[in-house]
Amino acid sequence: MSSELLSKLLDLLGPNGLVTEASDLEGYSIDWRHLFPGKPLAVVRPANTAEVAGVVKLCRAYGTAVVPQGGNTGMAGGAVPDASGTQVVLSLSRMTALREVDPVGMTLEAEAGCVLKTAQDAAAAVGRLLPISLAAEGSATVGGVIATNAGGVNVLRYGMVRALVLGLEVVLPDGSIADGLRRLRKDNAGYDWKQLFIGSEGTLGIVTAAVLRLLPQPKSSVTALMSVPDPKAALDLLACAQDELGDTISAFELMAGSSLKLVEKHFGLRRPIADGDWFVLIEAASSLSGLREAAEAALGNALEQGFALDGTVAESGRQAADLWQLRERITESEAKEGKSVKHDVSVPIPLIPQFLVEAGIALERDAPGTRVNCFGHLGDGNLHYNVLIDGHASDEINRIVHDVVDRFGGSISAEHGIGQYRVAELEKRRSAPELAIARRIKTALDPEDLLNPGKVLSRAERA
Ligand code: FAD
Ligand code: 2HG
Ligand code: ZN
Repeated sequence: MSSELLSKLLDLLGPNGLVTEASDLEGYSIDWRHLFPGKPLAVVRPANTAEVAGVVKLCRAYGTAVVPQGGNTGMAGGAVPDASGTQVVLSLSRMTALREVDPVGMTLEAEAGCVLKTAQDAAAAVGRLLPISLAAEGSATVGGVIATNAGGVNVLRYGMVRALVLGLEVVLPDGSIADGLRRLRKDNAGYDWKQLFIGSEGTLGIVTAAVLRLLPQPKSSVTALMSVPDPKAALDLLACAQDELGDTISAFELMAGSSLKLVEKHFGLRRPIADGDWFVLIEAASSLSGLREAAEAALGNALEQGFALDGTVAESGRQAADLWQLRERITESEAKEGKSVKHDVSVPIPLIPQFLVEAGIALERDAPGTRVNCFGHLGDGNLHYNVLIDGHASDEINRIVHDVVDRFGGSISAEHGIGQYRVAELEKRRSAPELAIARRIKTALDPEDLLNPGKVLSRAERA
């Protein structure tokens, strides 16, 4: 059966579109964190939407599951197959065309496999901004950031990816093509179905192309690194910055002093200000002049009021990039440090200081010897509360942290999604009616459970 399917896939895609050699399959088989090794039957690399649809139809006819994969930078094991050797990985790596950048209509149309950085650069080349920004932007794809509804460091000002998607083309689990590649700012004609696919992690359809919304490219920006006495002071600093700089603030990132120590240890990058327990990286950007003076006054004010202890404002683009390196290298430093359990949580913003206190107490009590690597998007209420483990079971650490998240009315996944990493936790913690909605949607679109099965929802639960 499977050799018959492979031969039909070869007929459809040609030799460039089908990968079956074990050594060539390796890169597609395991996730970025090396937590979920899988074994694909094959990897297909269609060259266009019609071929994607053809693959889906063929695989369906043979009862074969399809796992969409973009840049494979996801943090939840969503883009890799299981270990059965029966699933086909559908890589978007040949569908990279950047079809159009429109500086007047402020839109960009790209195929799903287009790398995010390529799309950002194309927008910048015509004086426009694609404000989706994450450390993985050199590998993550347009389709991947849509499928995960990615966040990143600019959500505070521009929203998550969902807020930037105007149009979508999707291949559905039955192989039909839903063409919604409209570039409209306003479109209330019927259900806004594209929203279902944004953040659905490849379980409802395969994104093949998208129209994204662009913004004016700011003419000036200010980047500052501040040390703060504690997370409460960081929130005071946020309020102060919002009062004085308004919506020019595009990033407000919290970093524990211990996170920066990891970056220094593994990458030799030193923070340019005195040591401290907590740091905040702030970026403000504007098309108008006078931003730097306003930002320096606001930060001076924060220092006077004691919200901040020390700080530096980048004097050049180079210095700003160096400050960003301190933030962006944290994930890789954590990976080099050893085994960790990631928690990509959100709680209501004012409750963050108390959440940190209670999560710390719970870990000390129930998992002594663990170390916390805490950093993230404070301005969005989203922290990466990662725990470096020392012989502890990952499930146990999840339970401890997520119990605290639940007590604070938070979410166990603010941006990375569920993938296969958090399925059990989601099903344990979301209410039955909420899970039932998800299952009904999945069953309506993919009754045979052939598109990325076992991701977001467990297979057993759906049966
Ligand atoms: P993949 O990893 O290939 O796939 C992710 C999921 O989307 C899978 O479930 C896959 O099946 C599905 N998928 C991929 N392409 C398609 C498609 N065309 N159609 C349908 N489904 C598809 N994430 C954030 O949100 N914010 C961050 O700040 C952030 N920083 C990161 C920093 C680093 C260093 C790394 C390694 C990762 C980071 N991530 C972050 C996670 C990751 O980059 C994002 O989830 C990103 O959106 C994944 O894009 P990708 O193309 O790599 O998708
Ligand atoms: C970030 O904000 C990413 O840098 C990755 O979402 C977070 O490593 C992590 O846990
Ligand atoms: Zn993040």
